[in-house]
Parts: sequence; C-alpha cells; structure tokens
Amino acid sequence: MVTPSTISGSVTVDTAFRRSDVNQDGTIDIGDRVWDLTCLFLCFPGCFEAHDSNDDGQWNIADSIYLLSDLFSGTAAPPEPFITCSADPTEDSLDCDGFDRSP
Ligand SMILES: [Ca+2]
Ligand SMILES: [Ca+2]
Ligand SMILES: [Ca+2]
Repeated sequence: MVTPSTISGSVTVDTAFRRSDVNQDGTIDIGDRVWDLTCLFLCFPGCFEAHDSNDDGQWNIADSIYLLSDLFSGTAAPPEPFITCSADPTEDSLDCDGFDRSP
C-alpha cells in the first residue's frame, strides 16, 4: 500500500545578472551611475545585486564611487559577474528578482 505524503520546501534559483549594468541596457557606462544614484533615493530596483558594484553585500553610495573610479581611472573592474551575465558567486543577502539583459 502506498501512502500519499506531502513534501514541502522551496527551491531557490539564482538569477543571472551583470554587475553594475544597473539600467540593464547591455553596456556599463556613466548612465549606470546616474541611474544608480537616482535609485538610491527614488526607486526600488528589481536586481539589487547588479547595484552592488563592489560586491560587499550592501548597496550604497560606495558602489557608485567604486564604479566611477573604474570608469575614469581604471582602478579596478567590478567583481564577476561583470563581463557576462551569471549568478552571484559570493553569498549575500541582496536579491535579484529579474534582469532583462540575461540570456
Ligand atoms: Ca548599463
Ligand atoms: Ca556594495
Ligand atoms: Ca555577492
């Protein structure tokens, strides 16, 4: 005799995104910094992980400064996924509910 049972739980699938491409237009440029600064005060982004340019697990003004430094002086590119879309390789509490430019 087979007894039906219920299995409960959830499966989490990490969303692929491109770090620092916060306006999700496929390029990383000054437009992303403008959008990042605007969102800090005026919007609720769907992909917080893309805004975390320095990958410290937080989204704040330091991320804009980090990417501006790279754009203008080439100091340090953001951590992966930066070149192509992928899931975040480092655990943190930020979410990414969707990223339009991911394959
Ligand atoms: Ca962009
Ligand atoms: Ca950060
Ligand atoms: Ca991370």
